[in-house]
Amino acid sequence: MSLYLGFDSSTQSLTALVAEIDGAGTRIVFESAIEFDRELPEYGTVHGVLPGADPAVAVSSPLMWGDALDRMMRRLADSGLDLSTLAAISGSAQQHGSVYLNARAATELEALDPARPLVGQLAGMLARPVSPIWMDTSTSAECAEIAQAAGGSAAVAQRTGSRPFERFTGPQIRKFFKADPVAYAATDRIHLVSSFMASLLAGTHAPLDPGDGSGMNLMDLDTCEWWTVAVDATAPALAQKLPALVPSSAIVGRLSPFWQRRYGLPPARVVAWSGDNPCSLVGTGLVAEGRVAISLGTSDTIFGLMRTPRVDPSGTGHVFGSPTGVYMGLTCVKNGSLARERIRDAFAMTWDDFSRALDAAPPGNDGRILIPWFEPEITPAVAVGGERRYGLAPDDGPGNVRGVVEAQQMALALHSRWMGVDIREIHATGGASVNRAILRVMADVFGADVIPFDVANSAALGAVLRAYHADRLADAQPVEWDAVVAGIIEPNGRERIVPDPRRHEMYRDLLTVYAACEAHALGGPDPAPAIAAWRARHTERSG
Ligand code: ADP
Ligand code: XUL
Repeated sequence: MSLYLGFDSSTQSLTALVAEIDGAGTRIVFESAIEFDRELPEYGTVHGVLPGADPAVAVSSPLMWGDALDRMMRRLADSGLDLSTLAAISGSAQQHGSVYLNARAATELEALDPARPLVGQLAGMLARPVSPIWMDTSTSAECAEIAQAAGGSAAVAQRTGSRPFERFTGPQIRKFFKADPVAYAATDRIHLVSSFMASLLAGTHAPLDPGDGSGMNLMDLDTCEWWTVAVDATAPALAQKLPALVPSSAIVGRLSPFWQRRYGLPPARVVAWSGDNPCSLVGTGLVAEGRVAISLGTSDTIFGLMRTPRVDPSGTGHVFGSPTGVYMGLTCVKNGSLARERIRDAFAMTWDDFSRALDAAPPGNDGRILIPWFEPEITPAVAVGGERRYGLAPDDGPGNVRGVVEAQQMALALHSRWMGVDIREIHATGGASVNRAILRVMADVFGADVIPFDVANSAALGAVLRAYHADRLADAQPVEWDAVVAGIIEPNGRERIVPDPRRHEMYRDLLTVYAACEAHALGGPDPAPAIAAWRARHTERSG
C-alpha cells in the first residue's frame, strides 16, 4: 500500500493531505493546514498578503511559503504515520504569483543543510524579496504594452488562452523589469509559486506544468511551449530566465537529501506541481466535459474541462491547460470570501449568523442589488474598488448578506456563459462551500444541482490524485483519469442541493437587472427602469 502526499500552497494557508490509494479507493490518512496570518505572524501578512499603501499592489513572502513547507514536513514526520511507503508528492499553488531567484539558487538548492531550518538558507537565493500574487491589479500599463507589441489583446488571447491580465505573470515580470532593471538582470530564474515549491522539494530548479504555465500570458496553449512573441514583448532576455515546460504528469526529481535527512523521509518521487484551479479540476472529478465546479476560496472561480479550447470573445475568461492533458475554461471573481467576510464583519456576525441572515431576506432581495467590488475586481475588470448599492440600505444586515451572495452567484453565472456549457450539475468546493445557505443560492441562480464535497480542499486532493496518477505512469502501470477520480466523485449518499424551479425562473430574470447594475457601475445608463420593471413582475417573498 503506497502513500501519496499533496500540498496546497494557497493565498492564506498551506495544506497537506496524505492518502492511501489503491485499486479499492482513496483514504485520507493525514490532513493539516498552516494558516499564514495566525501561525506565521512574524511575516506580517493580512489574509496572506503583505500590507502596503497602494491597494492595487498585492505581494507576499516566498520565505514564508518555504518556512510553512518546512514546518509542515515536521508535522508530518511527528504525525506517527509510517511514511516509509510514501511513493510520490505533488502540489497545488495559487496561480500567477512569481518568485525571482538569483544565480546562486541552482547550487544552493542542492546543498541545503538538513541541520538548519530551510528559511534561513533561502534568503540568499532571492533576487527579489517579495512575490507579486494574483490579487495584484497594478499592471494595466504593462498589459497594454504587451498587447501592443504582441499584435493586440485578441491575438494574445488566441495564442495564450487569455488577453493580457494584470495579475498574470508576464505583465508582472514586465513591471518588475521596468521598476528595478538591476534586480531583474540579477534574476536567473523566475518561478511560479508552484514550480518554486517543487524546486524546494526536489532540491533543483523544477519545471512548470501547462496548467499553471497558461496563467502567464507567455505560453502557446496549442504547443505548450513558450510563445516567443509574447516572451520578447514582456522583458529582455526573459527566455533564459523561464523554467522548462513539461507535461503535468512529469516526475521532476526525488525528494532531496535535505528532507530525507531532516525528517527521515524516503526519496519519494516529486511530481510537477500545478495551479490550484487545474488541481481542483482533478480534485472535483471534472475529467469529462459538461459539468463545472465552483470554488469559493479567497477568490470565487467557476471552471470546467474543455476538449477543444474556446477562447472568451468578451475577454473576461481564461483557457488554461488541464492536468489531464486537454484544456479547462475558467472565470475568476476576486471579491469572493473576503467580500463575504467584509459584510459578515460589518454586522459583527458569525458564519452561523450570516447563514441565518441570508435566509431572513427574500430570494431576489426585492430587487435590491449590491455590486460587491470592495476591492479592485478581475471579472469584470474594475481598476479602483468601491461597492455600489441599488435600493439597499447599508445598515440592513439580511439585505446586505443576501445582496453579496446573490451578486457573486449571478456574476459567476453571467461571466461564465462564454464557456458554452449547459450547466446541470455543480461541484462545490473551497472554504465557503461548507456553508449550505450559500450553496442553496448557487443552485437556484444556476438552476443546477449542487454537490458539496467532503474534502473542502479539492486543490490539495487534486494534488494527491495527480501524484498517484504520475507515479503509476512512471511505473508503466498507467491508470485512466476516470478510474483515478472514481472514488471521490460518486455522488451516491452525498447530499445534493436541488434548485427550486420557480426561484430559478426569478433569478434568470433578475440576472438582467444585475447585468444592468453592473453596466451602470461601469459607467452605463441608470438601471432604475430595469429594477422597477422586475419589481412589477415579481412579488415573491421568502418561504
Ligand atoms: P484559499 O484556498 O484561497 O486560501 P479557502 O478555500 O481555504 O481559501 O477558503 C478560505 C475562506 O473560507 C475564508 O476566507 C472564509 O471566508 C471562508 N469560510 C470558512 N468558513 C466559512 C463559512 N462557514 N461560511 C462562509 N465562508 C466560510
Ligand atoms: C485564477 C486566480 C485565482 C488564484 C488563487 O486565475 O487568479 O483563483 O489561483 O486561488
